Amino acid sequence: MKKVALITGVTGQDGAYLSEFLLNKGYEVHGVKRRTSLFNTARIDHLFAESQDGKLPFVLHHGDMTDSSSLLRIIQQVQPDEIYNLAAQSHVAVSFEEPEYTANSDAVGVLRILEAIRILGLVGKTRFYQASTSELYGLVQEVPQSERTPFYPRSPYGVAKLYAYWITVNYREAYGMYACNGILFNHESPIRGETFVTRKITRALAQIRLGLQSSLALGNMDALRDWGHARDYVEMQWLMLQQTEAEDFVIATGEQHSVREFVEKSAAVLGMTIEWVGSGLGERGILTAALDEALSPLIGKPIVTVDPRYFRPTEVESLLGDASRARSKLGWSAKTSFEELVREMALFDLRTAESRLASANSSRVVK
Ligand code: NDP
Ligand code: GDR
Repeated sequence: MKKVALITGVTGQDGAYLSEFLLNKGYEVHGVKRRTSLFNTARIDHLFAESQDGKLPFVLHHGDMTDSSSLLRIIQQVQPDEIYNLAAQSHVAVSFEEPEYTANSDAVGVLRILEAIRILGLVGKTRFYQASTSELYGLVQEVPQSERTPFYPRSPYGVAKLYAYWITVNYREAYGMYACNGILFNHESPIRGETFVTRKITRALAQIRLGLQSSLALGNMDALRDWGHARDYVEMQWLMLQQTEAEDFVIATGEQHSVREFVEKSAAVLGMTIEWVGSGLGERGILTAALDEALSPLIGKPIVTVDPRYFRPTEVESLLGDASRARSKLGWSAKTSFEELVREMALFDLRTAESRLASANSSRVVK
């Protein structure tokens, strides 16, 4: 019998990687996608196309984390062995602008799923994974952060995820549910959302390299993050649901880098050298050398600037994870290095920008 998995947030970065991972493991995969006015399935279209030919057991359902009736209906219909709750308003900065919606989808949404499992009598059958986050640590109480570090969230997103974390623990303890939290530190990839800082950097620098953009505006360049690759992290999400007992685990690389360093490393992959001048809001990243001669006019010019619009009312300055429990109990460790991650993202965005340029040039020729 095929195992059946239900993934909320299937159209997101992790949803796409996890769907591929579970399909490769022989699962029947069901995904929840919400209604949008434009297509939002670019990351999983290849899987959906194959499912239409009957080659892959991959099914999409319309539903929303803010709508109990849709979640109840889907869970009843799918009768999943495993639910991976990845759906969330996942942008920290946006959560300051949409705090109530963030609480509804990221906090109460989790309760809706847990209650659906109970109401439908699936407690003994369905295992539940909650996408918890290093944002729970917020104002950091100790370095590095492990499963034992106290939480102190610093955004409406972090606070909503705190409720989600504890309601998952509570349903495990109160009802004997197999429910667990993966406390994942930042993880990125070429399909990372374009408004998160890593992807924003690699996209913009690739465009600058090809003359499609002249500069990149960022916020807090001193922020420190523990960045891993999403492909490595979804394996861990699955592993957490295969244990004898449900437990919560920190997933991280144990390496920390600043936003500024991410910029420098990405620029280097693209053949550009940046030097920093000034400080605070006046800081500028000056292009001092470039392999591509076409960039000569930009040498000596600021291609990275700081814009107060991208600062947050309260910031999480420094995150560094200690995943030793995951290593010892689950035999997991991150496979992709920071350098490999930056390289993969920067080169992917360079190729994407090159094809955009090529199609713009060819349409000019046709005219
Ligand atoms: P993304 O933002 O890429 O994906 C979020 C997904 O949730 C999308 O499919 C989105 O749909 C969906 N979604 C948002 N709101 C709703 C809603 N109301 N109802 C149904 N679906 C909804 O996030 P990631 O893939 O990066 O992250 C996955 C999860 O892991 C999230 O919960 C995030 O908070 C958490 N997390 C992520 C980390 C990271 O570094 N990536 C680290 C730690 C935790 P749509 O495509 O339509 O927008
Ligand atoms: P984060 O990721 O807030 O850690 O949440 P993000 O990439 O948005 O920010 C990381 C750090 O970079 C700083 N920063 C900027 N951020 C953005 N988005 N845009 C900018 O221009 C910019 N300039 C500097 C931020 O201030 C921050 O310090 C991500 C999300 O995936 C969450 O869902 C997840 O829970 C956490 O990672 C772990």
